[in-house]
Amino acid sequence: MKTTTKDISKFLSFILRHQPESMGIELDEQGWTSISKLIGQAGLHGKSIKLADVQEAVKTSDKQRFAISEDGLMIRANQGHSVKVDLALPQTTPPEILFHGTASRFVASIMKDGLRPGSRHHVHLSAKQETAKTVGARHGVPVILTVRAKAMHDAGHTFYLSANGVWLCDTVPPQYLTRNTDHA
Ligand code: HQG
Repeated sequence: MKTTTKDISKFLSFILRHQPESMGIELDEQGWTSISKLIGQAGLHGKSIKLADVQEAVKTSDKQRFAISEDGLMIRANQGHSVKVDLALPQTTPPEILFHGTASRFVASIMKDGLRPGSRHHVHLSAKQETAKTVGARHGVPVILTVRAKAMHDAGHTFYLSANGVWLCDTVPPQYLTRNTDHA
């Protein structure tokens, strides 16, 4: 079966965010690894990919999930890690509100306990409702939650903005959340 760009993208997500060790790869502290090593190790594990395929997957990723270093030698995922990395993202002041998309079955728990990062490093938020809806739909019937981000920030919560425009924070306490009833 032909390996599609989507297959390569999924493979890169798996290796660069979750299980580099499964291919004998190490990420540095900021999540970077050598592209040639990645391709070599993939080959040793029966996964033949070419440099051009990797470059294409990075370039065409709908969410710009990956970054290639300026010298073209290293690659990392822009966000979404479960392995421990420090992306060294700058702390950024968020807009007044941000959105989180989830599935309807999680809403009661979220309104009670707030948003938690689960297996990822951070809670993921978006500036656009449409993005949140798509993210929520991955889990079930989508529900959009509005997050009073600026108020959280003013109360001392730290926000980061990933290179691909995803807003990240540690947790969102329930008092900053409202279920959005107009959309989704
Ligand atoms: C939910 C994709 C119950 C949370 C997307 C979510 C995103 C709770 C699920 C990125 C909870 C975790 C991340 C609580 C949170 N009780 N459920 N207290 N707190 N949840 O996949 O945000 O395609 O780890 O609402 O675009 O859905 O991978 O997080 O439904 O940016 O590049 O627990 O993944 O990007 O699910 O998605 P996830 P997410 P990629």
